[in-house]
Amino acid sequence: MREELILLKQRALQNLAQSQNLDDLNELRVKFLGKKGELTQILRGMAGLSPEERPTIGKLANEIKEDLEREFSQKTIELKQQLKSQKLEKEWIDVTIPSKIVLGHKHPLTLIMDEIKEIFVGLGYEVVEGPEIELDYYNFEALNTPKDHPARDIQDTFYITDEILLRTQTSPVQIRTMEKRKPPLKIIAPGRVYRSDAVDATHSPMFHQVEGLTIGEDITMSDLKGTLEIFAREMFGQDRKSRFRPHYFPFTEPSAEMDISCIACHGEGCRICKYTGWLEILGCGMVHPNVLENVGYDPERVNGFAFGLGIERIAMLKYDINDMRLFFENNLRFLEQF
Ligand code: 2NL
Repeated sequence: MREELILLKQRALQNLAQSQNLDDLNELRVKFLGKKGELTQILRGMAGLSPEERPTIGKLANEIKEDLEREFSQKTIELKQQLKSQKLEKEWIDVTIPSKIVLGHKHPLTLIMDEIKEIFVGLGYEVVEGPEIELDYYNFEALNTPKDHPARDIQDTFYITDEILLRTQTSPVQIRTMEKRKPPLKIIAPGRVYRSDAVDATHSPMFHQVEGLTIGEDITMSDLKGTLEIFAREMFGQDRKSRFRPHYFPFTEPSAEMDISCIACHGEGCRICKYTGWLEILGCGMVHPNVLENVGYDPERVNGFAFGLGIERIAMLKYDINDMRLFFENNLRFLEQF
């Protein structure tokens, strides 16, 4: 029996040394030390031993049982440790790898709009905003453009009712601001405007505008020219030349259009400037006395200048884009270039 016990211990230790995972190990534990295991089987035979042998064999059996139990738990700890390091090895991540998240960015029209706002804010202007759905009064009447005026083609305006329309310019925002405040005033009004135009490379029924207005005492045409020349140089480069051509708007008198020397050929003549050397960038003029009267200002005491420019046109010139529709198609291959 002593031999049987010693052999059992040897076999158990051999098997233990070879077991590679916790399942094997558990199986072995049951096989050798379980209730119906081999050790229990051997101990059953103790009934047939003489009273002299029984204590020594009993002691040996207990020692072997304790030894094996210790070896088993030792091995269990080892295997668990091994499993944990394998897992850590496998799940290792490099937190320093650069991320591949693609960030969004601003639309080219927003970039141009931001740039224009920043230039005028730098010159002391305040940004004002207002409704896109307007009253006929604010869009036309107050701007010295009565119903029978030739500058007001009913075909070009989106009317909602007789008196309500989609604004065709951002000037109504400026009329509303003048109604609310006393001079002096330096404001710009950026935003969407609407005209009933068919879509093509240079027209869209919705486009963007920035208008500007300066009201004070003894404002002159020189103030207008100086301000707009600074703007044009900041926007298109310090070596830009500019010129003002007489024009007509119902809300300004005198009125003018402003050209800058071509940004592509510097005045030599090219495709961009249609071989004239000049690019038209905005319309402007001295605010008509009737407009001042309409908002309750005294044209004998205050006056001012105003201007308006189309954002799409500026963006097309600056980025050399030949089709306005690109701004509204949301084609990522186009938008990702900005
Ligand atoms: C253009 C021309 C212009 C104005 C807009 C204006 C506003 C008030 C009073 C007087 Cl409240 N004038 N705005 C003046 C001249 C020209 O825009 O070609 N825009 C794209």
